[in-house]
Amino acid sequence: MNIHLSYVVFSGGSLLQTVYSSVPHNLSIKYFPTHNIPNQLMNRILITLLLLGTIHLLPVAAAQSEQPNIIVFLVDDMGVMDTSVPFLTDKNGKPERHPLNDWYRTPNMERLADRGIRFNNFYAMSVCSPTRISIMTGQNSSRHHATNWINPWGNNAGDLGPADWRWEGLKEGDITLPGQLRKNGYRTIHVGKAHFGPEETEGAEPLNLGFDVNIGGASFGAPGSYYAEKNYGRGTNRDRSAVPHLDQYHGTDTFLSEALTIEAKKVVAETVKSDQPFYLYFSHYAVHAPFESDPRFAANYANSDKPDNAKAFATLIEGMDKSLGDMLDQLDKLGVAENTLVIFLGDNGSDAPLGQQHEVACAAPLRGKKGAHYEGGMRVPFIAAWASPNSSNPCQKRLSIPAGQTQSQLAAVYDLYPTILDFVGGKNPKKHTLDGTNLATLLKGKPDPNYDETFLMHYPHGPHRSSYFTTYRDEDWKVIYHSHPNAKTSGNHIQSGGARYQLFNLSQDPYEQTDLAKTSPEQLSRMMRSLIETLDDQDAQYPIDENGNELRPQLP
Ligand SMILES: [Ca+2]
Repeated sequence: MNIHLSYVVFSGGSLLQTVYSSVPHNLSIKYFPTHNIPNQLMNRILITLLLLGTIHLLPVAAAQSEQPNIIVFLVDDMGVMDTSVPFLTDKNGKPERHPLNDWYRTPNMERLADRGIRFNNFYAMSVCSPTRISIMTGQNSSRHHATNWINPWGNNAGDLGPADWRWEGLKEGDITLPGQLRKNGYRTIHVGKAHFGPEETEGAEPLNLGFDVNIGGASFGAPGSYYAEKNYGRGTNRDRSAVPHLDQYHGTDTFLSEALTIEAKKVVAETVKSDQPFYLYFSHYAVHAPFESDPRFAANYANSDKPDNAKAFATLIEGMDKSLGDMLDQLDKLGVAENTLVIFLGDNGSDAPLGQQHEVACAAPLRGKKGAHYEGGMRVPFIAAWASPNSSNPCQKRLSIPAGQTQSQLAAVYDLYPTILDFVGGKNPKKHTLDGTNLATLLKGKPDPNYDETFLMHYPHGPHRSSYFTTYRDEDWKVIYHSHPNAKTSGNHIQSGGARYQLFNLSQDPYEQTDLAKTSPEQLSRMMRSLIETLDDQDAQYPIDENGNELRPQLP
C-alpha cells in the first residue's frame, strides 16, 4: 500500500494529514491525530515508513495538483469599460485606452490580466438573474426562461411579457455547475450575491442549488446597505434586503466588499487545509446600486467634476478590485496559487451613472448601458488566469493560458459551465441541453474554428431601459428586433425611434451609430431569419400583444 503524505504538522494544529492511494485496498486515512505522540517518536515512525518505501512525502501544492481550484469572481453590474484595464482593441487587435480606463482604478485586475488572457468580445445578458442562471446552467436565458431580473417579491413579467417565464428561478434538483462539481469532489462555496430565486422559495438559498457553503447570498439583488454601520441594511427601511450571515461586522466600519472578502479568505483557507479542491463563486454585491461611497477610496475621486454618484460608483469598483488582490494574495499565502484558475467577469453591461441610457456615455465609447439593447448593455470584462503562472505545473500544462494576451473571438456567460466542468473531468448529464461551448482553445490564446460566433440576447419584458427586444450577433453583424417598437422604456425614452428593426455592422461601426436596416435589406432578412431560427431552437418565450396573443418576431 502506498500512502502519500500531503503535509505533516508537528505543532500548532498537531495533525498528520494524509492523502492516500491504495491498491487494492481503498483505505482512507484523512486525519490522524498526532498530538499525543512525541515529535521524536513521530519522526522515527516517518523515517521507518520512508525507508520501507511505503510512503512518499509530497508538498501541499503537489497533493492538490490533480484537481485545480476554480474561482469565478463575478462583479455585479460591471461593464467592460468600468476598469483601468483596456479591453477594447484598435484595428491591429491591441488593447486601446479610452478616457474611462483612466478614470477607474483597478490595479489588481491589471495584475490578473498581465498573468492571463482577456476577452474583448465577451457577452452577458443585459440584466442580473438571466446571466447568473446561465452561469449555473450553461444555457442561454432564452432557453432557461429566466429572462428578466428576479423580483424577490413577485412576478415581474411586465405588462406584455410572458407571464409563465421562469420568475421563480432555480429550484432544488436543477442541474447546476456547483452541483456537478460537487459530484466531482469539489467543495462548492458561495460568497456574496445569489439572486437565483424569490424570497421564501427554494432558489433563494444557494445551499439548495449545489453549494456546500453560503455566505451572504439571498433572494435579492441589491444590498440593503454596503455600510456595516447600517448593519448592511438590517433594521433600516431596506431591511428585507439586509445581507445575511455577517452579523459579526454590524456596527463596525467594515465595508460590505471587505467583509465578504475576509469571509471568503477564511473559508478558502479552511478548505485548503482539508485538502479538498474548491469551487469558489465569489459574487460581489458591488458595484450594484445603492451607490454608497466606499470611504477607503473616496479621496481618489474627490477632485473630479463628475457627479457624486459616479464618484461613489468608482469607489465601489476600486473596493471590489482590492478584494480581488486580497484573494490573489491569500492564494499565494496558502500555497495554492499555481493550482487555482481565476475567472473574472461582470454580469451585465455597465450601470455607471454617467449619462443617458441609450447614448455613448456610461460605457463610452460603447453605446448604451445595463438593460439596453446596445453593446454597452451586454459587453462585460472577462479575464482568465492561473493565479500564479508556472508552465511546469501539471494543471497549467493541461490548460496553458498565455500571459497578457487578448482574445478577440466572441464568447458568452453560458460558456463557463462546459469550460469548467470539462476541465475538471466532469460530465454534463445527457438530458441537460447546453448552449455553451468549452472555451479551452480560446483560453489558450488560439482561434477556435468550432466556436459558433453568434450571440442571442432575448428580453421579452418591459418596461426597462430597453423593453421587449431581441438582439442577435453573427460575427460582424448585429440585428435588433423590437416587438413593441413604441413601448416606453424606463426613463421614458422611445428605444429605437419607433423602428422595429435596427442593423449594425460592428466591425465598421463598433459604437452603433449607423443603422443599416433600411439600406441593407438582404443582410437584415438573413439576420432576422437566423434570429428567429435561434429563438425557435432554444424554445424561447415571447411577449404578447394587447389582446394576450403571443408575438413572434416577424420577417421584414
Ligand atoms: Ca447585475
